[in-house]
Amino acid sequence: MIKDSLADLAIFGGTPAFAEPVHVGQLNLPPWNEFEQAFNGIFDRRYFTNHGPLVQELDRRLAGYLGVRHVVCVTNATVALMVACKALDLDGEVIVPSFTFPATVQALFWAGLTPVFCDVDPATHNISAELAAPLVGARAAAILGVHAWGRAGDTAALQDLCARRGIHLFYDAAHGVGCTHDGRSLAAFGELAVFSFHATKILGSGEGGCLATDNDDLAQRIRTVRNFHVSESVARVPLRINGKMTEAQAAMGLLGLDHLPRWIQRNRELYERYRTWDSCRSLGGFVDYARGGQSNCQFCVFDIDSARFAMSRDQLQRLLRSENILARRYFFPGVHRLAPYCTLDPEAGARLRSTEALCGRLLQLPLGTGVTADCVDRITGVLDLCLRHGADIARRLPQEQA
Ligand code: T4K
Repeated sequence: MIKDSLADLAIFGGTPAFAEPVHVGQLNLPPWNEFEQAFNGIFDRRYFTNHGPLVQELDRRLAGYLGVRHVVCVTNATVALMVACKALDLDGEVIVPSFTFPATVQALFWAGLTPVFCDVDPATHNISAELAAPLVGARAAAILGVHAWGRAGDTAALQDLCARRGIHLFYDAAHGVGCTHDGRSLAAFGELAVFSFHATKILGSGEGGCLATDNDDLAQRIRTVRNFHVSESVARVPLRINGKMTEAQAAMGLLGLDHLPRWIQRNRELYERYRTWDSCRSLGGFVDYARGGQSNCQFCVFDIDSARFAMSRDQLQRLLRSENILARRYFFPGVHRLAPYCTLDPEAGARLRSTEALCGRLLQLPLGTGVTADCVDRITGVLDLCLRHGADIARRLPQEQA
């Protein structure tokens, strides 16, 4: 049912738009029979981890898919970033956006590095060479860029800056499986790129992630860091860890790769359907994926103009949640506001203007195989009602929700 009066809103006593929660995560699963067959193989072989045949196959297939010489699968993308720091043998400061998931910065910290927060370009939601350059000081070891929502920023200018200053450049491409920039996968930029296969990503293996690189020597070091004791490769590295992916994860990842084109296509259709909601174009609405390359449309990022909506992003989120639409505030808050960074760099917010603004405006709406075209219509129906009656709604919301 499309809601058309304020009394229809669940927050004012109406029936929620959805009987069950609708999530933002992708939660894309292969058919059960394929999964069962893959698991039968694992049980037959009685080989569960330590670079088993499925992990090796996933490494190989991903390298082909991403168009790089080496892919090394690991436990998750957070561990992949930690492995990256040790494989690159970094020491000192790393320039990184605060507008990211906390994992990006936590990995640096676990690797003993000092994050230096950089603001983002409001057009791309990514750091740029212009913003990063003044932060490259004597202790700078690297820039860690994030391809937010799978959209690349100005990779060429960042590459040029790092080459001139003699520092490393690597990327957190956690969102980027299936995305391209200038005709190449996101694995092609920087010395290495990290991808996530978390359950909520377009290609999921429960937990999981990988490092991708074209550099043979770096790949050898990555493989060495990934395993805590002597095994498949031994290079000189400062520290090692257990970052091995299991066969169960690899089985799911391999099946996911087979279904990935279909999942991307479905996301694209749903994303386009959101965009056909007339009012959104005049609102500035949904983050645009049309520039620079192909997108997996994994995130439906809604940029809320509070003045035109007459309510804040957080009020809108609460209202949507009461309808069982579990919209999320990615990314919120900026990582600089989280412990321990807020005490280490308490003034960071003052120089992170765009980060602060984006953290207050963006809302992720549901996408993925758990969502249908009808779901999208019902969600945009609620948004439309909010847009038309924003001031009334904001006035009537319980005081603590204002
Ligand atoms: N770098 C960047 C830029 C990242 O965005 C991330 C992770 C990383 C690095 C680190 O990657 P990993 O180490 O995770 O590989 C979720 C994901 O857990 C996280 O992987 C992701 N980014 C982030 C953007 O989103 P949460 O804390 O919001 O997840 P959660 O559990 O609240 O789930 C989101 C929604 O999905 C909820 O509505 C519940 C639903 N859900 C979730 C799971 C796990 C399900 O319905 N079923 C499920 O199995 O972080």
